[in-house]
Amino acid sequence: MRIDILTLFPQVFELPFKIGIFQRAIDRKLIDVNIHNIRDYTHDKHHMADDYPYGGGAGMVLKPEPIFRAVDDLKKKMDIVEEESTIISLTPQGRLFCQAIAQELSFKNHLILICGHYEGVDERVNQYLATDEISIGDYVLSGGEPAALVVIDAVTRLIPGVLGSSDSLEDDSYTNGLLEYPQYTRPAVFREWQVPDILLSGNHAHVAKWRRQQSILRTLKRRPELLDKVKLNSKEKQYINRLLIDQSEEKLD
Ligand code: 6GU
Repeated sequence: MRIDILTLFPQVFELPFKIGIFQRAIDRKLIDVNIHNIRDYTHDKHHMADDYPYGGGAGMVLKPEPIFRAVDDLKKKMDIVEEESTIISLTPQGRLFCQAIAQELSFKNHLILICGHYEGVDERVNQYLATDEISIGDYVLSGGEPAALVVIDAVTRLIPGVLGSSDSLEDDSYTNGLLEYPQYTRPAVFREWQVPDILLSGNHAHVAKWRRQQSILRTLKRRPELLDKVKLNSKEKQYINRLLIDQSEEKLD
């Protein structure tokens, strides 16, 4: 997958792509990340990438020309068909990013991410250039850069060959619609806190059942709204009903 990032702060991306999963994915040529400074596509003497908002108000707005120019330039250089590129504008007004969108994006050949700043980008960028607008949550960031890293991280780890073992994807929180079960490693006793016996038992079927139950229990306690969308078998539904009864009797800690 080719990834192009358009930003006013290219330095933000210097370190992250040299580390961990990003580094691995780049070394294995599974992703090819290119950072572009929007300011390099300004044509005026002062390299102005932003300007005052029409209608007045606080803050500055990113100008459309440099961003359109950067994308045109990319397309020219790569001679790729337009439909093959997904152009994402990172904005708090976008659709809320989630695992399903990460999965959808992981199948694309080419992502272009536009990092907004200040009071945002000129709406014509969102309307006529971007094919998608994404927000990573209901809070305001000062720029789209951290959001771009979040999106690229979530997408990259879904590309086959990036992670060590594909098992680690199946159990991920959200992949099966549930939160992940608790994990432990050595030592079996730490400051008198014991790892649950069942995990030391070596009985894989019991471990699998315990983990599934823990996932359901956690999801019920922490993110009950997620349970509505999860496919559960009848035993699991019974288990939930039991938990709900316990909860109503306030036994759930
Ligand atoms: Cl994508 N950008 C900014 N500036 N703030 C955000 C966001 C994006 N997603 C949530 N908050």
